[in-house]
Amino acid sequence: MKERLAAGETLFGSFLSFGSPLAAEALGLAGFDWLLVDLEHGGGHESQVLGQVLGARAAGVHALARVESAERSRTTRLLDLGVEGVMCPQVSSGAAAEAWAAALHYGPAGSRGVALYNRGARYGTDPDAIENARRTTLGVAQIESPEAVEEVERIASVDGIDVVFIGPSDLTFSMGRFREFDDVEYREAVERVVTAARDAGKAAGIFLGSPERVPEAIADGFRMIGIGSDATMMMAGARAALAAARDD
Ligand code: 3PY
Ligand code: MG
Repeated sequence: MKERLAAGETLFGSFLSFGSPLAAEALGLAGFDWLLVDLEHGGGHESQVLGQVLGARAAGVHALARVESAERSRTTRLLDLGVEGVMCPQVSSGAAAEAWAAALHYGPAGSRGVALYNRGARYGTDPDAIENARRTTLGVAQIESPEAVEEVERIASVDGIDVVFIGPSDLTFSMGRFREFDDVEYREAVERVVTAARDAGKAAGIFLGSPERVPEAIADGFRMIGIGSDATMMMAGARAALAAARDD
């Protein structure tokens, strides 16, 4: 995924909030490019990550996870399970980005501990595990506050941060404009994030609750685009079916 984004591809994904390997595999087979196991929100627990990663991989899609916090071991445990990338919520300064991103990589670039008998290193069978991890591990920093927008150029320039990813709910909420996605100041923040990513040679990403705003996001320059979650898609499908059945 890191190489595909670096090559300029636009990749669509979704979030997994049910903790369900079956939902992961099903959404992967639906055709998403990536799936992200969410540990910040939703009903999933760290102990359920592996099943979802295996489900996503069985469907042939990139498996990522979002940590609940920037605590170092939250990130390194996920990498040991073999996720291809990690997203950190609420990265609000260049210093915070640097501190978190260190956990993503082995030295000298980072401080990830070396233990090569885990799934991420193919249980010790990958002779190039360290080099491959450096090449493939994707770091995604969420921009979710005015402070983070003010620091986004520094965040995007941090080695190890490959994507600056807007969390629109948190960003608009912290700006006092909850879900006002056409608000002028919010739009200025969006433009600043995309520009910072481009200037740093990184990708910009965004979460969309539903697909209506995908054309706008692509026109804005986003290339890692999240669309809803297992929960939002199940609820949208269920509600549409019942509305049609009851004709309301
Ligand atoms: C948000 O909208 O705040 C999110 O974190 C979604 O990724
Ligand atoms: Mg958020």
